[in-house]
Amino acid sequence: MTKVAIIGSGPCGLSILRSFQQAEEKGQTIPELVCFEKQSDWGGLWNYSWRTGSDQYGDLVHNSMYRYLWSNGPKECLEFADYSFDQHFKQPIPSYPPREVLCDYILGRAKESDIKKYIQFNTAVTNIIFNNDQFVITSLNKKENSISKEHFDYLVVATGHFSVPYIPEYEGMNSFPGRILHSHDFRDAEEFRNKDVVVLGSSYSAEDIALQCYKYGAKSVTIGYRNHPMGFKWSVGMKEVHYLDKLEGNKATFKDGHTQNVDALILCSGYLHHFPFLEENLKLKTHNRLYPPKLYKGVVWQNNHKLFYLGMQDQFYTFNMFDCQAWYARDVIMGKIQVPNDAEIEKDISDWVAKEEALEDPIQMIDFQTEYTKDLHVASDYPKIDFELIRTHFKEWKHHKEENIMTYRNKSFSSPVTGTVAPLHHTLWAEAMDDSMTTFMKTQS
Ligand code: FAD
Ligand code: NA7
Repeated sequence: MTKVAIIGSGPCGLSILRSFQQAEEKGQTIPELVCFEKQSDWGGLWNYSWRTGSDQYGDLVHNSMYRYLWSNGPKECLEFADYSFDQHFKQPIPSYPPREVLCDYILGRAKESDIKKYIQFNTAVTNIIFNNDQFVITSLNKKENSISKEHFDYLVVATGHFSVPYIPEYEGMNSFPGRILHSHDFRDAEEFRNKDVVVLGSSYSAEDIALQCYKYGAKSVTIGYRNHPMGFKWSVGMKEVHYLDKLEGNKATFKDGHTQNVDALILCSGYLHHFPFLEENLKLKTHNRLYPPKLYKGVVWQNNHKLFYLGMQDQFYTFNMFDCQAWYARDVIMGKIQVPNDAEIEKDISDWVAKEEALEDPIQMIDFQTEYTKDLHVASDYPKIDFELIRTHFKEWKHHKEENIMTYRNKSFSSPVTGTVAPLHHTLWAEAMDDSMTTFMKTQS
């Protein structure tokens, strides 16, 4: 029987397990599936852990999420086509749920699909080679400290790419008397109450961690961008300046000459696509971009069509895009989709990469990822979902953020699956200090 290995049981790993289970439900014979998961539970980044550094077995901690993390986009933009929010929660919920609520939603579908049986927890994949038309996978059972080797016909890499931090160095760091950390190790904004915080970066982590620190009482928040400022209308006590030049004791000097006292420096400098377990010619090498190279349809490894990567793109779209990718990979594995010849693959990849390289602003990027996801969607039987509505929602979301970065999470959107319009949350995001599911689900404050 054909054997498929899946690495990771985060949203992408769960998407592909669900896709196979759906085919089975429809009476199709599915291959043998083994999902390796190095953590003790499923959900990937959404499975919060207080730990930083390494775990009790000496393995690197995967988690990059933090307490008080609320969805950074409307939940309607990531809704599963085959499992709506209404179906899961049995009542309409606001558009920007906290992490615990989204995690509950992701796992709700997974539990209903009976896919846990495929997952080997506490099992880290440590080495993979391709030999005699098969993948030879070495894994470590961390609990038992035992090593196994197994052969598979197909391999799906779903290990995420927001876990291994990219950590730059600046002059003066060695003698800086405060705390320096990467966003990967940020857990609780309360730690920075009454502190002067400097955040470096200008993407989602910098934006949200700066807001968190402000919300939970930092004395000041200074954001140092490298290339382009985010340019939001920051609250009093927050500012955006150009790039850190050096630290001298507690004094930070920025490239624009600005100086600032700093107690804590948080590096929101992004993550590495890191696949140390893969042999060189199978390894995706890319920075965080909307169309990583060498992936046909953003999924199939150009030089070996038995290898698939899920969710390796920079992400506006998440869960429903992962689903479209998973359904596509499933159909290639099950022989329902034939990949074309090398020349056509090369042309298809080059066309997408050329389009990506010509993108000039976030609105064009939203259009690009919408077109990409729609292109995948029509190729499989992933259920109907209104991607045109999602496109519109993303543009409105972007507009809300520009209007007021402190209030965009108070807005409401409609579902691309059920049409339900989300109710407003009982408490404004800036005043909602408790992010528990129990408090969120209350209909009144
Ligand atoms: P992950 O969630 O990273 O899961 C990968 C899994 O692979 C993990 O369980 C890991 O343990 C496992 N794994 C890794 N290596 C191995 C190995 N060698 N062997 C075995 N198992 C392995 N998206 C949104 O839609 N909304 C948000 O609000 C949002 N907020 C975010 C906030 C932060 C701070 C970060 C970092 C990301 C956020 N994201 C958000 C994006 C996030 O990337 C996706 O939502 C999603 O988690 C990606 O799923 P994934 O399965 O690709 O990866
Ligand atoms: P991103 O989106 O990959 O962004 C990385 C940021 O790091 C980006 O703003 C970079 O600046 C910045 N960067 C990179 N190197 C440096 C140095 N040397 N100094 C300063 N800044 C640097 O990662 P995020 O962590 O923000 O977001 C990851 C996910 O988390 C995201 O998908 C969300 O869902 C949540 P640049 O723009 O290149 O100037």
